[in-house]
Amino acid sequence: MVHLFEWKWDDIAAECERFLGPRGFGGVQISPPNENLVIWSHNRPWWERYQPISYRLVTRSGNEQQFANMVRRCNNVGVRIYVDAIINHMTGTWGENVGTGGSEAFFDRWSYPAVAYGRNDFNSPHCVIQGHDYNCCADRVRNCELSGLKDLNQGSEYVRGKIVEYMNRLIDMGVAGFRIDAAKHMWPHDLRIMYDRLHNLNPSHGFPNGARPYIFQEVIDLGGEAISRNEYTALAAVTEFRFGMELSRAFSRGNQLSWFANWGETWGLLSSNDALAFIDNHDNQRGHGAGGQILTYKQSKQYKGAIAFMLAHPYGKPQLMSSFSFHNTEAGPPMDSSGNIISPSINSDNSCGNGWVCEHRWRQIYQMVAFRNVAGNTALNDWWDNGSNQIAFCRGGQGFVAFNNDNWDLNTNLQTCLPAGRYCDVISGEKRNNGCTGKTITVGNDGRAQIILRANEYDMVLAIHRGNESRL
Ligand code: LAG
Ligand code: CA
Repeated sequence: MVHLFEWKWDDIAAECERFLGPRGFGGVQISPPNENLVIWSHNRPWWERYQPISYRLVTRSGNEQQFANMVRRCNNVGVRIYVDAIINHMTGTWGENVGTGGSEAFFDRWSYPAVAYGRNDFNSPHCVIQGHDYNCCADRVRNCELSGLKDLNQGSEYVRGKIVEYMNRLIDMGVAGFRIDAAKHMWPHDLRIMYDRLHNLNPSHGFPNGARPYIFQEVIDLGGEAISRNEYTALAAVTEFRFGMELSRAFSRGNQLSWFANWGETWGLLSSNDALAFIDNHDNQRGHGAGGQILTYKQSKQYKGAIAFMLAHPYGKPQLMSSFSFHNTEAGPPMDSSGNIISPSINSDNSCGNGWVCEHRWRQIYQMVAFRNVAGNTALNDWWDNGSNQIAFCRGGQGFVAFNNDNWDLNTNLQTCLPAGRYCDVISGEKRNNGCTGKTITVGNDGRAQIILRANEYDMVLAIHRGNESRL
């Protein structure tokens, strides 16, 4: 799955058809589709979309018709849509009070007529979460306001009804699941009641009868807090923030890659089935939310290394971040002077322009998506390391990957677990006209190959897999 952060619905539909479907991506996490507060006083920051004003499907990404069209077109090419659901709160106090669809909110009266929500639908007594609450007081983390955003009371049957109605409308339109924003700030038993009322996925969009939505709950738990991610795993999947934190640390040379021989539950990660795995997300790539030194597109060599490790390793359900470029951490997506989002342009080398980074279109990343699909459910085997930052492993007899994050060359004969043949490295190039535009790796009858990754190479990874043999 890739998070197409702040993309417009029309552009996502096109991206499903021209790139994501053909390249084997399974899904897209979209930005919140429901109406949000327009915040010109901060020049339309990205975070205005986390300030809901109603459940009408109208945002800078598009209107309801465009949304429906996107879901249909993506489903048609096998790419599923996952909605970022903001159900913990509504927009907080702000100088402005008009939404992207023209609806209004009246903060002093806790009034959101376009839903409609009023004073009784919010937690009281009124309180705001303080930093130390995370260590002591689960009830305050759940019943007080998250940065001043009006805190809905999901204990109320009326509120649950409105939220479930919104989510079911999306399911009926063909979405496959949800990211539950700020799940830690809601009571697990209230979430369970709402999840239980969700419709099955819509069979007319190609889902099997009886299929249930895939839900991943955003719970930031780096340890030592009053609320544990384990309170949520019985309900649905959970975002594993320790995954990107540890991999970012190691690929920044703050830890040795050789320690990753037992990466997974042994490290204290969630069980693989429960985990949504990722390196960076829209919050921590700009220093919001959790986690210190998270790698992003800005440290591209290390970042591509961490992403390749995520996609090559069998742990969790991997999610890619696809960003717009930013310097100021408040800045919203590329836009014109009226605030309309400017679409990404697509260059001849597959990359994006107009201010969009499109990490998912970097060759080293999308070709590792193909690697993961080929590796399928195979386990990890034939781990090798040099006791430092050079590692390699196989995925069954399907794929082989090597990393060099040391400052000296890797030049070793290694077991690749692949049938004899000549393979195109998917990192340094691609297969073209039966040859390779990058490195060609020759695997002998014993499955072994000479693997070379110089310390000063453009990338620190080498990956080969079945189905990518060169014939020359
Ligand atoms: C999330 N997960 O639990 C989102 O991933 C995260 O991006 C959201 O915060 C947050 N929860 C609420 O949905 C973002 C920004 C905040 C921003 C908030 C609301 O990280 O900085 O707060 O969205 O727009 C902003 C101002 C605050 C202000 C607040 C209320 O930064 O200073 O108090 O709005 O008006
Ligand atoms: Ca709450």
